[in-house]
Amino acid sequence: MEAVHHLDHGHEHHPAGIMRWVTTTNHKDIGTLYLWFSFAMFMVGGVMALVIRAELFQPGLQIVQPEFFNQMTTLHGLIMVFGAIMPAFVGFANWQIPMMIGAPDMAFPRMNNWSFWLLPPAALLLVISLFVPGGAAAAGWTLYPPLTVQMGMGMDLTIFAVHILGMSSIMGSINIVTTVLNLRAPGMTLMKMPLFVWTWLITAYLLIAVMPVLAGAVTMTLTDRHFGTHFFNAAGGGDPVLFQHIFWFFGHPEVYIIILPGFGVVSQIIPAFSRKPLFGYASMVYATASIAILSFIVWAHHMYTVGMPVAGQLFFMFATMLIAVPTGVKVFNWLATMWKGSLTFEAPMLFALGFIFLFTTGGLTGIVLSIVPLDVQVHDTYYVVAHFHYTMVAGALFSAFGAVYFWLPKWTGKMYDEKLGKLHFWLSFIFFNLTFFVQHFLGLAGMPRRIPDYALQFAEFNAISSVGAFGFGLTQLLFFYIVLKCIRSGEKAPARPWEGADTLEWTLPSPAPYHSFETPPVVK
Ligand code: CU1
Repeated sequence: MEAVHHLDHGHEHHPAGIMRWVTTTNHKDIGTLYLWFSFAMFMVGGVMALVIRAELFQPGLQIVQPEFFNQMTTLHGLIMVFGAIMPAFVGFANWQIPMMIGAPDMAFPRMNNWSFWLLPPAALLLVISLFVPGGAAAAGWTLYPPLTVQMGMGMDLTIFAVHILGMSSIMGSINIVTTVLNLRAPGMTLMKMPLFVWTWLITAYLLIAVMPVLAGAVTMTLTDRHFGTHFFNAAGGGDPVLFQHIFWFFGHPEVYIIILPGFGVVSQIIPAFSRKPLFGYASMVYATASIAILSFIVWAHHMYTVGMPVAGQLFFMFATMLIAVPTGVKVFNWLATMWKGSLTFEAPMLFALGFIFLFTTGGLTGIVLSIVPLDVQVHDTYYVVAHFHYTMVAGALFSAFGAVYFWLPKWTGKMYDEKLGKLHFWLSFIFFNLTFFVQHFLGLAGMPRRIPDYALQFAEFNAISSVGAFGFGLTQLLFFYIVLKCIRSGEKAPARPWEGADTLEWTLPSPAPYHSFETPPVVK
């Protein structure tokens, strides 16, 4: 009976108001905090993107100074990667993983609270770095030396922010690994887990492996700046290229940290709206693991132009191309899941289909960029910018939107406005392509990235891209309205919100967990 009492959350005292959110150890509360924080950062990083696109609307310098423009590219990248996309998926993980595997909560609820509350100060440090003497890093989100060694104290704030963000990610990952390995309900074997849980388990291992590497890179930058070391200073026997190797040893796995949970989301949505079990469950798990392992041996495809031996270039080229194999397995399985399914096209499904179509486009330009002689031609051009925005925006962000629409009825008990959800998808789809498809042409024509001005022949495509970007930004206000409307005045959601999907909607292909969706388990 003791045990029953302790697990009976309803009778415990909980603080109310703001203190509820500051002190909460409940995975759903913390998931909600992550998601709202992510949305706020999405807006901040989005405004920075619009500053960039406003300046690039026409040739010449009109709106910002070059130094500030470069600071915008740095902060836009850092804030979107660490502040918007990653916290969004940690938010989904917090909400869904315990419920999907029948656990009462995350394994370390207090550490979970700390993982979240480290984020706002880190984000604040990044934004404050704009206002200190010398300003934020103007080196891009990759923080390459020698610029980051020489510049003002904004870089120190950025380094500290990266350290804090890394601590948060590592603690979150330890929590996820422990929860998944130790708190599954009886019968929920590893190979019965929903794909979203699998992708997050693998992602958590990736995070634990590479966040310390990033911390090492920025710590070496810090000691080069203040403590007389010369890790990245050729004059002192160091090498600026060393930073690039260390950074991309983190950075390439990082792009899979961002996209793998998106794969997981899509692997939940496609079966539900096809009314069929996921095709090739085991191959999905192995493909995810393969992508994760391969992600450690491809980092130098970001650095073909630094002057590495041809044997090195070939190794990294072929290793990169290998990743297309497990990724192709995934795309094939999603399509095979839909084959002869009873398909419907509500907002989550639209975003999942948009994901498959556009992410695959980004994957194809990735194979193009893996080809050494071709990459040398388009290195540091807008072709690269177009490529990774197809994976980050149409990939990670679209799957995040799909996840929100898919699970919002479960989270809030209410339905969102389906018409507006579909409108959100179509506007996002059109404006996204308007913004980024033309950037392929700009890159192929030779327009360099991270430059506030450009030659006249690039004017038309830049104008189109900027119009698309402002359209995309405004469209996301519609998303905000849809979510608010759902929370405030949405119609009551049925227990199975996606008709005909029944239990398929979130535990495919596993049986329903031992414990029900809403009630924490009671120890008898
Ligand atoms: Cu990469």
